[in-house]
This record gives sequence, C-alpha cells and structure tokens, in this order.
Amino acid sequence: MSSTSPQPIRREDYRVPDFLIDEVDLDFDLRDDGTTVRSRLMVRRNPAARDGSAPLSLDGEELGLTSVAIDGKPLGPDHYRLEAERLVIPEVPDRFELAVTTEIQPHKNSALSGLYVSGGNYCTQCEAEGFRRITFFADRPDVMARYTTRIVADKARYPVLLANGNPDGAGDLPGGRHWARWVDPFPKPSYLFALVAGDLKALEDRFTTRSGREVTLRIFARAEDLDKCGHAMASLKKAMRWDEEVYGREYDLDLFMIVAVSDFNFGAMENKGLNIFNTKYVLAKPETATDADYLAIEGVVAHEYFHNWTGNRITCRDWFQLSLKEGLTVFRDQEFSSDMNSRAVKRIADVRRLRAAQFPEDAGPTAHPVRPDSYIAIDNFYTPTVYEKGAEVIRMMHTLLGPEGFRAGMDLYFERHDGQAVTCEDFVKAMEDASGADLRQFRLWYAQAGTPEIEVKERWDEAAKALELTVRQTVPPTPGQPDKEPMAIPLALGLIDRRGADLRVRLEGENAGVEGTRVLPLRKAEERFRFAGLAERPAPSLLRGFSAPARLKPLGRDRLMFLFAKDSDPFARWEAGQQLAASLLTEMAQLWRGGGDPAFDPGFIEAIAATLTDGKLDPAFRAEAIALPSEAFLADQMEVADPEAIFMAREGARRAIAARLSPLLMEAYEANREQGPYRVDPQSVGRRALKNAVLSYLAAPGGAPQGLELATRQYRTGGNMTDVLAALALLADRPEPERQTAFADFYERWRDEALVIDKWFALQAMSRLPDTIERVRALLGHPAFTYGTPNRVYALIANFGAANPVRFHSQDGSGYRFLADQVLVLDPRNPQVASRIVTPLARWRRQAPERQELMKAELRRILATRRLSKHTYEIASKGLA
Ligand code: B3K
Ligand code: ZN
Repeated sequence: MSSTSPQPIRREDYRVPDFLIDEVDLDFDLRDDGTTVRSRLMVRRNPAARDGSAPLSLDGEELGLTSVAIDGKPLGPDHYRLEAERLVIPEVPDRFELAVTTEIQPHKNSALSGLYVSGGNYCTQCEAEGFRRITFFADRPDVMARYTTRIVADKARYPVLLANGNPDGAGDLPGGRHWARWVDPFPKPSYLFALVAGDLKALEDRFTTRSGREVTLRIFARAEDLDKCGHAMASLKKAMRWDEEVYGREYDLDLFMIVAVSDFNFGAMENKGLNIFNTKYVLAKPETATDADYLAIEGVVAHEYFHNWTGNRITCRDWFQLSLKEGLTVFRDQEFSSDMNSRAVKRIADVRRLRAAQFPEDAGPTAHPVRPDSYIAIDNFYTPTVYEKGAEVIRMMHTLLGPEGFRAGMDLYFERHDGQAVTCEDFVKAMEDASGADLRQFRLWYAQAGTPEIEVKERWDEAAKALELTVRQTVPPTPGQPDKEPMAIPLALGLIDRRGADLRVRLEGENAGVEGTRVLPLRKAEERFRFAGLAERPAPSLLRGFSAPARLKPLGRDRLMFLFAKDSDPFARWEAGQQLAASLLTEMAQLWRGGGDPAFDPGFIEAIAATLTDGKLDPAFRAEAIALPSEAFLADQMEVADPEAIFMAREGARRAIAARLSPLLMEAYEANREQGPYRVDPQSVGRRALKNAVLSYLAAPGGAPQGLELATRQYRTGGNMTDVLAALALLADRPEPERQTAFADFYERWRDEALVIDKWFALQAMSRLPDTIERVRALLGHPAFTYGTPNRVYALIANFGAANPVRFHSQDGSGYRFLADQVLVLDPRNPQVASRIVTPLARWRRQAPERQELMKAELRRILATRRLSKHTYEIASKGLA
C-alpha cells in the first residue's frame, strides 16, 4: 500500500490561508438530471499569508466543472489546472471576483456528504469537508464569508426552499418552477452552509429574546410527522431561555429553523439558522418514542442551538481544534439537561457513556489527545475523546475556577473572539486571563492521550487524630506517546463519619477548612494530604461527581459497601455500588473461566435490596443504583476480558438477585406502575426507569417464575413506547415462543414508523441468544433493511458489533467476519458509515490471543481491499499498528 496509502495531515503544518473570501453568492438550479451550482466569490490575498504570490488553490471533489471566470472574463483551460481534488489558478490579481459553474449529482450522492437527496427532498451536510462536494472553495474553517443563496426548483415537488440566514425574496418562474433567496449576514465557515428543498410542513412558534427581539421558530418535517415535533420545539425554547440566563447569550437572526431528515450520517448539524437533524433527534410522541429518546432530543436540540455561539459565531481555526466547539458545547448541553432534569442522574448517565465509549478508545489503538496531532480523515475524529472527554476538560476548568471564574472566562472568550476562527489555546487563555488562574500544566489535558490512573493510600494517625492520604497518578502510554507527564487533576473529596455525615475537610495547619466536598488540586506524580481535627477515623469519599476523567484504583470491598450504603454524595454512592459490583462480577468471570460456577455475593444483594427500598432516594436514582455495570464496563476493568465469562457472570448475578429478592422486586414493580396519562417530567421518567429496572431482574432468563408473563403482559398493555420497548428488550433474550410472537406483532404494528422499526432491528441485533448472528444475517435480507439509511445500518450492524459483546466476540470468529463483510459492502457507498462500523474490530487489545488474531485477520482483509476509502483505511490501519 506504501506509495498510495492516504497521508496524514499534521497540526504542526498549519498555515494561514493564502486567500480570504469575503462574500459568497451561490445559485442552485435543482433538476432531476443534476444540479447546476453557480458561485461568485469575492476573493483577496491574505495580507498575513507567508507566500504573497501563491496560486489560488481551491478544494473540490466529484464536481463537473463547466466554467471559470475572473472579474467577468472566462478563463481558458490553459489558465487553470484541474487536479484530483482541487482547482488551481496560478495567476490571479490581489483582489477579484471568481465565478465558477459546476454540475453535481445529488441523486447519486450515497456518501450523504455535500448536497444529497433523502426521502425525495434535497438537503446538505457540509461538516467537516462536504462543501467541496458542492462547489470549489477554500473549504477550511478559518475562511469565513458572508453567504447569499438563491435556489430554483420545481414548485409542486419542492414547495419549501431554505438556506442559512434570513429570507430575502421568492417568486414564480416559467415551467412550474420557483425561486427563493436567502441572506446570512454573519460571516461563517463553509462547513456551516446549508440548503434544503422539499415537500415539508412546519410547526411554527415564536420566541422573544430578553432584549425584546422577536424570533420565528420553525421545525420542518414530512406532513405525517408534524404531530411529533412538539417536544423538539419545547426543548428549543427552553434552550434559548437557558443560554440567556446562564451565559447571557441571545439568538441573533429573525428565524431559527430545524429540518428533520431520515438519511443522515450523524445526529444533527448546527448550520447557521438552519439546523439539519436526523429524525431520531426530532420526532417523538409517547407511542413511538421512549423516555431516553425524549431526553436525547432535548439534549441534541439544545446542543445544536448552543453551537450558535460556541461553534458558529466563534469557530475553529482548523479541525485539530474540533473540541474547542464540541467539548465546550457538550459541556453546555450536559449542564442544560442537568438543570432541566435530575443533576445526579444526568451525571451518572454521562459518566456511564464516557466509560463505555471513551475509556476503551483511550486504552486502544485509536487513542488520541482531545486536540489531535494528526488525522487522515477528519470525519474519524468526531470521537468520544473529542466530544465527551473534551467536555470533561471544560468541566474541570469549571471546577477549578468556580462558577463565577468560569463565567468570567466565557464572557471574555465571547468578547475577544466573536466572529473569529480560534484555537483551544485561545479558549484556555481567556479562562486564565479572566480568572487569574494558572492553567499551564492543565493544558496537558489537550495534548496527552490516555486515561490517568489515581491510587490513594490512607493512613490514620490515631494519636494525632489525623488522616493522611498519599495520592499517586500515572498516565499510561498511548500510540505515539510513550512517556507522560503528571497532569493537573481536580480531586473532589469528602470525609464522612460512620453515620455517613460529611465532616469538615481541614488540612493540617488550616483554621477553617471546608464543609462538605473539597477540591484538592493534584499536580505531582505523588502528593500527600494530611487532614486534622477529626474526632474519629473518617472514610474518604473520592473523586466525587467524577471530578476528573480518571480511573481510581478500586478501594476495598468493605469500604465500597459502606460508601454504597451511606455516602451523602449521590454520584459517589452510585459509583461505590458500581465498583463493588464490578469487583464481584470480574472475580466471578475469572472463576467461571476456570471451570467454576460462582455464586453472587449475598451481602451485595442485601445492599441492593436496601437501596431499592430506601424511600429517601428518588426512583430515578434507585434505578441507576440497582443496575449492574454493563458488559463493556466490566471488560474495560479486566486485563484480559473474556466476553463469554463476563456475560455468564452477569447473568448469574441477575438470576441470583431475582431469586433472592423477587417479592421486593414485585412490590417495587407494582408500586411504580403508571398512573394517569403519560408524562415526561423527571418524576414520571424516574418511576418508569425504576419499574423497568426491576422488571429486568424479574424477567431475566432464568429469573423469577412469573417474569416471562410479566414482560409479555407489559409488552401487550404498555401505554407508551418506554414500557413496550423495555418489555420487548427482555423478551429478545428469552428463548420461549413469546419472543417470536411479540417481535412479529411489533413489526406489524409499527411497519410505517421508520424510527420504531430501527428499534425493532436494534433489539434483535443486541439479543444475547446464541443464534443471534444467524438472525442478524437473515435480517439483512428483510424488506425493511436498507444500506442507504445510516440509522438502519447502525441499528442492525453497528449494534451487533458495538453493543453485543458476547455474540460479536464469538469463539469461531463469525462475528468478526460478519462485521468485516459489512464494512466492505458499505465502504464504497458511504465511507463515514463504514469507518464507524469498523471500530469494534480495532478494539482487540483486551481480548485473549486467539481472538486478537481473528480480529486482526479481518482488519488485514479489509486493508487488502482495492479502493478502500481513507476513512476506513485510517481506522483499520491504526487498528493493526
Ligand atoms: N457538528 C456536528 C457533527 C458533524 C459530523 C461530521 N462528520 C454535530 C454536532 O456535534 O453538533
Ligand atoms: Zn456539536
């Protein structure tokens, strides 16, 4: 592959653009046989460019070039060069108008990047590098321009014509066609360009900003989906209000639009004034969407809206800075959702997600820093590290600076950089300058990959009544980074007495100390803290609220049991339960692998019973606290992870809990049954979560005798998708005929609701039954399966690879082979989707040697394929390195 392998782009090679583009005027003629794009760009040499005589070089992919003109004069072919992915014009004036006409084929665009057709409607996706598939352009985020867009299309078939900004005229044309013009007054990078043309209906509302500006809000969807847009609209209005109240940020155009499309690679896109969303994150009604869907919609709508300030008005200088907008905006949406719902439960969910997806990434061959140093395909870097770990980095600054210091930093960031394309360094500098904090060492969080490990040793000095903690940190080596330096880590801790009450945390030599949780700043590889003024030996409660994305070396089981029962900090209490369960389950897995039939610790089952029945805890929290850690989390805790042993241990524990606690579980099930109409407020969501958590024990295979009957009844009588799907998920793992009946019924009932049918595919892909792979293979031939809709591919194929460890890691390698086959089918069609699917094959590091070999063999097979996309090449080749 050597000479033809795709080459990496390096952060250190960044150079300012040779040319700037101030104005972009686009004209789209949308026809069935293709689209003509006429672009007029106002271009000038960048005074800051290194080379004052550099040729104009524009990006372009899969474009049919019809004409090029400078200042109105057509250029002959000897005045420009058309290279593989660029248009080069050697001689240009210092300031000029460039007019370029191109032909593109949106109907044939299966990569869903650039302008494409979904469900008969035109839409765009330009981040990160899709705009170059529409017209020739300096397709990099540090070239910010003002855009005007005119669209022409058939009026009957495409009555709605949308682009960024504010509307600026529309009218009819001969031949049943019409036009609309849009003007976006804010300079933006090309990745935020958007266009939509289609037969859509809108849900409309209004929002008055706090300074009194009237904003029209419109959510566009197919007519039959309009009844499912209300929750997204309510979420949008809450997000707009919240950004004003918490950050003082107002919306800036007269119109804010969201368009829901069903074929979309990602979740949603924050295009200026015209967000384009995967239907999955817009459409909801109680019969079709689960509580989790409702919460996800609220979070994603808010996320994209928040990008207007953190991403759009202030954008990234280059794609290495992606976390500048993504980490920050994830942090903002997490905080928004915490304020709208239960803070503790939201934090638990976010940490679960971080540990399920980001920790394994950080420990594997595709580990990279929050600000990567190189990439082959930038689309591969929309990762849990850039997003979720990036959000943790922002959260740590919030913790270190305090809410006022952080807000001052944000204000300064907006003041300094509005309208600019900047770096992560600029963000940290604003935080530093506004708060006076020294974040020099803290910057390592952007540069060093790998999850820090923290070990805490305790010593109780009975004579002095003092507790001494020795804290050691190490950062493991990652690809390209063998040696690491110690990080600046905020370690939040509390000291609790035997009744669970928080003691004053006073360091020796201090007068007052701190009541409750205290943040200790770790800086060195080893540090010692001595706490004085203690009447009795307290139990430290460490890393409260998950104050840093680190692995804390597990404490002893007695201590964990105590914290699980008593810790006043809800997150730490939940965490103690998870760590304890993980320690018990991984030990059971090891015994199982050695041929034993280990039992689950009855003491822990009692602790679960106590939590379940503790009326002082809210139901949502109880649901989280009684849930066993996922197989992925357990695998991540083990040196060598045997997916089958983990599965057997976890199933054994579920059966043991059902056997010992079934009366209590039944009681909780009955007590939390739905009363009255379905509502999505935190209390109702919490009660359903607890009821379904309890049912998952009762109806586990080999669980309570009445389990199957309960799940079947809930499936049949459930009044909302949350309950119906929870029951169906349990039936998916049961070998009895009830399973088949329910799945057949579900399909018939929901065959016209694509998002619901995705759930149907997903549950079958995640079934732990031994013959799942055969069923998944058969489902590829189901009339409702299509490779063209990413949601469907993710539901059936990605879930099998990423969310069904025991079946994916089948001893005979059939799971690996299946996934590789699917990658090769998808790669020519949609490289972004293919490279997402390949990732589980690169996670071989914690598997036993035989499995490693099988996984690597599939990666090699993929790499040996001709014309592999750079996307898939990058993940597969890193997976083998
Ligand atoms: N910014 C988009 C991501 C687009 C992904 C392109 N491969 C969604 C978001 O994070 O808001
Ligand atoms: Zn984002």
